[in-house]
Amino acid sequence: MSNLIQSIIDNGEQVDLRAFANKLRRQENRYLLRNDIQTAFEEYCNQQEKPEDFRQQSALGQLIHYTQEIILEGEDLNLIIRPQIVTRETFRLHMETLTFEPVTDRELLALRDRLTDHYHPNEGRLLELDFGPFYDYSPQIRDPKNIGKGGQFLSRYLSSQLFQSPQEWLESLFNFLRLHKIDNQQLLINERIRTRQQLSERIKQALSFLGGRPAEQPFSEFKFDLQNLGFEPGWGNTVRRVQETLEILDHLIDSPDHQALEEFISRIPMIFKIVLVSPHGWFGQENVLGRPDTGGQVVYVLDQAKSLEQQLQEDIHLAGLDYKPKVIILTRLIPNNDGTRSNERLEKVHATDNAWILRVPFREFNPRYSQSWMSRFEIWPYLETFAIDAERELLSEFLGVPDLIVGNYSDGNLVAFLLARSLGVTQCNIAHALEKSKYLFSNLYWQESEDNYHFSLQFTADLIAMNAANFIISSTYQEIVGTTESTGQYESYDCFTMPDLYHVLDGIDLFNPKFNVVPPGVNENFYFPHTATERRLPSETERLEQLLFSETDPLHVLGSLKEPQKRPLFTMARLDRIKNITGLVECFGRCPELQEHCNLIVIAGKLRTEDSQDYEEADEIQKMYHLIDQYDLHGKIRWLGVRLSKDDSGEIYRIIADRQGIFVQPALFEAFGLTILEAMISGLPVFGTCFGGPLEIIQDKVNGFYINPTHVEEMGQLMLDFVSKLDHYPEQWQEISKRAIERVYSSYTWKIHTSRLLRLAKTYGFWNYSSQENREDLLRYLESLFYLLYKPRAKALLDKHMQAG
Ligand code: UDP
Ligand code: LCN
Repeated sequence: MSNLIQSIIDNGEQVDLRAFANKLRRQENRYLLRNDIQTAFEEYCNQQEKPEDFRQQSALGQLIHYTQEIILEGEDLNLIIRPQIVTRETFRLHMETLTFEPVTDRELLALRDRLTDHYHPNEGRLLELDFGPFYDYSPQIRDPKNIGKGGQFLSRYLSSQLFQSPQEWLESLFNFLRLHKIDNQQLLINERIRTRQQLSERIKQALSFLGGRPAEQPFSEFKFDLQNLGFEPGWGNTVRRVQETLEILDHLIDSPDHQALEEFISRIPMIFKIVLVSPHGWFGQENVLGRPDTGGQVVYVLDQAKSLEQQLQEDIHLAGLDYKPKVIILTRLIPNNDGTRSNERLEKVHATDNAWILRVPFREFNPRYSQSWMSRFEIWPYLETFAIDAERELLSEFLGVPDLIVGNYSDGNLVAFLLARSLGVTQCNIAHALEKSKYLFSNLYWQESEDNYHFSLQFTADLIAMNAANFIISSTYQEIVGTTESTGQYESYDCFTMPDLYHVLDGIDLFNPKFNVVPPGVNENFYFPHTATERRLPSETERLEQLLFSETDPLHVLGSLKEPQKRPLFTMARLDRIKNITGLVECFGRCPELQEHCNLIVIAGKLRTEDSQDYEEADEIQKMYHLIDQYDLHGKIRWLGVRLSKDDSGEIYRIIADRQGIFVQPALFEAFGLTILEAMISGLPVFGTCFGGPLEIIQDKVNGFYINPTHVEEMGQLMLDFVSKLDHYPEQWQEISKRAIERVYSSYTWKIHTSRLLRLAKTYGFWNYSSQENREDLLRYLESLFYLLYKPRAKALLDKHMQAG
């Protein structure tokens, strides 16, 4: 990048550079993000009537393209440049002399503190959090393309170790195999096999014994013969399966390769009991979705629990064991249940044999908080005691220790860390959405928003939990490292300042093999193509058509359509600011031509501010009314504030598809976006935000479309172009619809998700056991952060809650 800056200076583009810098200096804003920089450059080029080449190909144009942030200080411009994924360089450009110099991360953080008037070097330095040294001894992924494929990388790494130092590693594998038990019953190997050399001999004997038997003979019929040789249950349910497993192990001992290792580890029966931790929001199976803090995460965790149980049952059966696996979703019990089942301690997950929602109450400090729904931003003081109480209940529900703990979101991941640390269990994290990327400048101005958001607690919890996790699964690649144009959610934890609190240098190692992209699926029982008419109930279709188009109950519906036959533009989301439903209403309002073609149907939140306990939702409700009046959308919009069952929401997407409608997801940022999957599998063309997960789910103009919600007019125009083209080429709707359905079936299913998740849990379980990596020093450091940094702040928040009356 320094070459690029040098060539601006050498190629005579310095006049433009100076003029552009002057333009920026005239603005009030001292801190510009990529969108602002691009817009300012576009304006500059327009004012100067620059040709297209200049914008794209000049050295200045290219530099601007890669610049993620500009911080103006005095006469100087500080450019934060991201020439490619996971690479960041900062330069300070002295405009007076037209010279430049690199800026270190430490200097960059100081600069950001100066920008916000929180730089006081004379009062001493700030605490620096640096996790880098703890990763010095871990294997590292080299190529950014392989980030997010940590499990595969680890298998390759382990098999090469097995190749290089076979004695040591086979010893470790042998000891690992001896560990496994269920309910005190020894699995795999008994004391008749005492050494790894003996194991190797016995495998060959067992294989020759099995060679003479019918392939489908069940394990129970030869179990005693194998036991005599030193083999216990767990190798397979039939002669064929046991043979295969032993052959893989035999191959692995003789000539290790990563595929054999991965396959062998995936067959070891080591996971029977799983905890999924998801404390905040309303966690339930009915009447909860769309409430504040209650959206995709609840859907994801419930579907994942069902699918995990099924996959465990299959795996355990194939291993030849007779055992009923158990999955527990751990959440908080909310005594003031507001019409939900959140006050019940235990609830069976529908359509499962042994998956449960276990609810543990927060301890009663101030009943106003602990007895009722509480925003996810307020939850921090309650989590440690919640983890202590939950541990006791989990041990009694499982009659023992679980084999895997999966955390969800910042609060669940912190609890997963506390539980995993205490029980010595593998910890997996799922972020769903990291708030740091959702709220711009949330770290830089944390002090200003602390009263409402408590980001100092949340970001500290995130740093602790993500560094503690044995492995992390993300829904997209960009969640980890972003795109060439935007920073990844995890990447944003790499280097940042919390002015007056701490500086983070090397907050997370993105090249560490703990990261794995494992996208979720969609529940195919509820969401399926609208064309599958045999699966649809006409009476339900009729009931929901009425709800969508003619129901007039003012408690739940606002607006009646003048021309209900028009093509529906449909959206459904929680009424959070980030979901930008009001942005879509504004876009619709500003595009009368779009109104000529379509009606807008919105399912979101509640209709009255007095019914909402959430300040963001209340704000958005007000904005909705204001926009409907401002653009006089009466007769063209329907806004439904209803709680839908999954059956109903599935049918609603299909009804919109029957009318050749469109689904719009206009979020300012969407970490993943389950509604996108739901709409696509139903056969709806989707216009999805270009900020976040939809960029990876949708392939633009192939099976959906990208929209930029910050360009309101352009967004309306794109939708208008599509719908007006349909007047002449109606088959285009069908084409996109067909490809949208194919996209989901080929890449986003729960079956793919859970089989990968379980393989990963086993790989990391083995890695944790066998690697020479000593995590204890890292975990001790994380504990210090928890007790010295997190806990006092959580206590201060609790005191605030106590005083709240
Ligand atoms: N949902 C719903 N009713 C609503 C809003 C949302 O049933 O009023 C469901 C929606 O069908 C989807 C989930 O909640 O399954 C939202 O997930 P998504 O990942 O799109 O967004 P999140 O709310 O998690 O940010
Ligand atoms: C949270 C979000 O904000 C969504 O983008 C995800 O789809 C959802 O969680 C499930 O992971």
